Order: sequence, then structure tokens, then C-alpha cells
Amino acid sequence: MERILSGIKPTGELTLGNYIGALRHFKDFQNRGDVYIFIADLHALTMPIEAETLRNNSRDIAAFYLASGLDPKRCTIFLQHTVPAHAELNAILQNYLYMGELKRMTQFKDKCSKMNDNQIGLGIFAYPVLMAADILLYDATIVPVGEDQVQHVEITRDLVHRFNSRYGEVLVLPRAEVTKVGARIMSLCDPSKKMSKSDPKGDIFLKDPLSVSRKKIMSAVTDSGSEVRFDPAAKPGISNLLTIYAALKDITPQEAEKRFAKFRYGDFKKAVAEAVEEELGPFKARYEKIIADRSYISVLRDGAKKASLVAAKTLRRVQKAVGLLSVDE
Ligand code: ATP
Ligand code: LTN
Repeated sequence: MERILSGIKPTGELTLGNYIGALRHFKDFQNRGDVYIFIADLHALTMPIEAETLRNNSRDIAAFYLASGLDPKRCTIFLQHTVPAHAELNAILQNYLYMGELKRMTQFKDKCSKMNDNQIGLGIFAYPVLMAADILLYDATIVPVGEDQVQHVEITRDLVHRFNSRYGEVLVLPRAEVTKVGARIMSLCDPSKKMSKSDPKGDIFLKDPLSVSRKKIMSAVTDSGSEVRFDPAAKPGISNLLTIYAALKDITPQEAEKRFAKFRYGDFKKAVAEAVEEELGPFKARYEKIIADRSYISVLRDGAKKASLVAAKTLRRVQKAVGLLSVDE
């Protein structure tokens, strides 16, 4: 049986990129195995964030998880900090990843390139260690993420090989699973940059009123020429819109290209905006209901209990392997 685990960090308002690259797929994994989906709130602290913003973002993600079709009877949904084993395993695993490899992580380089050493917190540098702990605590075999997070799953795999070759088969080897279409949605203002919730220019937010997301698509940067063609190098703006459309309709960008071959840019954009509205309209309605009735609170409480049982077992296994003396009877 597969163990599937993923998380989103509550650093900002969720975007269409988060939805297409990650959130939209989570519910399907409930048919493939045992699913653990969490809110990576400790990871959100790795960049400066106001306490109230973190709290609100965390509530929102919980409600979005439920609105996306995750069913608490068929999966475990929880907040990272409510399962103390994450921090405890982190304290052990930090000794098995090295400064050199952490310094080379793309996310670390991107986030900290404009900061000096006296501004960079240890948490953002050690981010992959905590993420490895998140994954390994649940013996996860599959980690569904967008393309930008694959490197973090790869370093987790390196850690597993290193740890197991020293202590035996203690940790389970996970693999990243990336959606075929839409694993890297680009900014609508600058299609050379990833759409990202901490860099809100060019984002469509899941909480945007539909009229606003429509406007954003209609004014998305396009490319010279007038042909709707899928060619990410020569036509990054149009290709990004084709990818968004294709991902939402479960077709390939090439199929989408055929559908719009005779369209002008304006009519094509209208069709993309409609596809986004069709998908996000019902999703947003479900979200509004869940956030108003606060049903997510008991889900998170139950999730913490269920997750803690599984995590505690793995933690004990690791503690024993590295030689931490047990005082249990
Ligand atoms: P931040 O800007 O704070 O780094 P983010 O928008 O990159 O945040 P994450 O919390 O890092 O979002 O990511 C949540 C999930 O969404 C991850 O699986 C990530 O790979 C995926 N994801 C993020 N941005 C995109 C994107 N533009 N296209 C597709 N998937 C994405
Ligand atoms: N780094 C991820 C969030 C995250 C995660 C994880 C994803 C933290 N721990 C474990 C998958 C598995 C992100 O930025 N989305």
C-alpha cells in the first residue's frame, strides 16, 4: 500500500499555481493509498511573517484542503506543529545533511540571494532537513509536489541512502510525483518567473473574486505575433495560458493548441478565463461554506491525533537506530 504525503506552507494566499501543481491532485491520491496532507506552518516561519497572517493563512489552507475534495474519513489532515515528532526528528536528521549540499539548494539561493548572512535565519537554510523529517516520519513512498519542490525530495532520498547505509533499513525511500501538465505555472506578468504566493505580482489567487481573475487573464502578458502556439521558449506567455487551460481540462498543451489554432489572442484568453471560472467557481463556494462553519477545526484536531500515532512509531525506530537510550519498559 502506498503512503502519500504532501504539504503546503501558509506563507501567503494560495495561487492558481499551487492549485494546479499540487492541491488539485491531492484528492485523487485517496484512491491510491494512505494519504497524509498537512499545513507546513513551521516552514512558514522560515521567512518573516506576522503572527495573525500565519494564523489566517493556516485556516485558509485547511478550508481549501477540504474544499478540494480531501475527505477526513479517507485521509489525515493536520497542522505540522501539532505533531511534535516533526521537530524531534528534525533535531536528529540535521546531523545527516551537510552545509555544502544545503547551500546549493535552489530555493535557498532564490530566497536569500539578496540577503546577507546576518539576515538569513537558520530555519531557511535548514529547510530541507525539516521537510525530510515531514516525509520520513510517515514512511511516505509518494510525495506529490510541483516542480520547484522536487529538489527537496531528492535531498531527502540522499539522506535516506546515507542514513540506511550506516544504520540498516530504517527509513523508507520516497519519490516525488509531479503532475504531467502544470507542474510549473508561470507569472501572468512575467512568464519567465514562477507564479508564487510570496511574489504576488502576476498571480491569480484562489480567493480572488472571479471577475478579478478574469481581468488578470485578459491582461496577461502575451508574446509578439498573433498565433496561439505551444512553444515555451519562443512564446512563454501564450504557452503558460495553454498550460493553465490544458491542466484544468485534463488534456495536453498540444491538444489545447489544436483547439485554439484559429483563435485570436483575445478570444483565446476569454476561453482560458472561462475555464478558470468554471473550475474555481464551485471550489470557492465550497471554501466559503467551510471557512464560515469552522468545520476544519475538529478535522485538524483529529488529524493531529492520528498523525501523532504514526509519527511517534517512526521516531522511536530512528531514536533506537542512532543509539538514543530508551527508558520505556
Ligand atoms: P512561496 O512563494 O512562499 O515559496 P509557493 O507559492 O512557491 O510559496 P509552496 O507552499 O512552496 O508555494 O508550494 C505549495 C505547492 O504548490 C508545492 O507542491 C509547490 O511545488 C506547488 N507550486 C508552487 N508554485 C507553483 C507553480 N507556480 N506551479 C505549479 N506548482 C506550484
Ligand atoms: N516545501 C513544501 C512544503 C512542504 C512539503 C513537505 C511538501 C513542507 N514539508 C513535505 C511535501 C512534503 C512547499 O513549499 N510546498
